[in-house]
Amino acid sequence: MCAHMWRLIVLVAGGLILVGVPSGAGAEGTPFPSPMRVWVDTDAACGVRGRVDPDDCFALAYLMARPDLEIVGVSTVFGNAPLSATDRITREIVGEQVPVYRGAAEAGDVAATDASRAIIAALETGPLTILALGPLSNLRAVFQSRRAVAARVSELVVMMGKREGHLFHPSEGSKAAAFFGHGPIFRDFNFAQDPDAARAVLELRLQVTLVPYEVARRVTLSREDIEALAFQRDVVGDIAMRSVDWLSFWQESVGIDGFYPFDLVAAGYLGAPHYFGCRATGVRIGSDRRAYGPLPGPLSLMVGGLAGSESGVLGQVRYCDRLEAGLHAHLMTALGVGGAGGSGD
Ligand SMILES: [Ca+2]
Repeated sequence: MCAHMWRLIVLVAGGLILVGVPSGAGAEGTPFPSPMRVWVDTDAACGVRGRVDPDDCFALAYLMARPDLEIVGVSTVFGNAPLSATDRITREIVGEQVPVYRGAAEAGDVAATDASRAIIAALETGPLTILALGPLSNLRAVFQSRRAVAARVSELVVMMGKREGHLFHPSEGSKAAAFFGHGPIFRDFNFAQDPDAARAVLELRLQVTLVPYEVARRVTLSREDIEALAFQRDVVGDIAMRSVDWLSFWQESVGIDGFYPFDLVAAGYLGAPHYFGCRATGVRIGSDRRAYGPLPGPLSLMVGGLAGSESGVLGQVRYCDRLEAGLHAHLMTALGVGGAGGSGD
């Protein structure tokens, strides 16, 4: 079943109708579709000095431009940078368009914050799709404070997760490149920032969709793309200018003249789910023995090859590891650069 149909069924069960029908399709006497209610939790840090990923900022710009999505609110969390920076930068990018709420400053911070209170209020108002682009610390605080609102989550879309044995290396999967050749091994950053929060949220058995590294790496924002985006006069141009250091880091250290825009790809799942191929699978947290051997490695969030009764399985998630061609062009068009050629997908 395609992702689009899946969302339609869930939201009908939640009391909404016609979500997922193309805009303008309503015949006389037929209600037009309501925008999907979305909450974005982010550790946006574009423009912070040094090698800081600008992908949250592109994701926010993309989502705010979607007429089919109602961004109910945005919450900030530590991650790519300290909370003071992510909160400030999120407000700079979002402007007055959407309310922004300050959240958790560190892992394990489960005290109520403006963010957790606002997310609870939004869930009490109606079903909500939540897109988490940083560690899940704010959501842990939400559900620890008010467990019952978990039933109002239509879908939780999270940028994290991997297949067992998979290492996030630029050359992985390439026949030509030597394994462990040029470039760093990336961490599953959002998970690694607060594994306990991920565990607490996954144990609630919400409708969780993982948009992982392995699908995000199918899309590259090239130097040419960033240059084209920099000519946009709105916030997109500002974000592109804030991406220059990150672009240089990828060129020098990863060996690619562009970068994988992880959180933008996850945002693309909300706006254009038909590009994604997803499957149901078990999920668990543990040491990845296929990657690290018998020695205890770092905790990983792993999917695949797991029987439902296997010890340690936290529940079922949807894992989106396939991508149809065209998402890159869709994202570029949505960000204002029409007719862009494909790059990486
Ligand atoms: Ca992020």
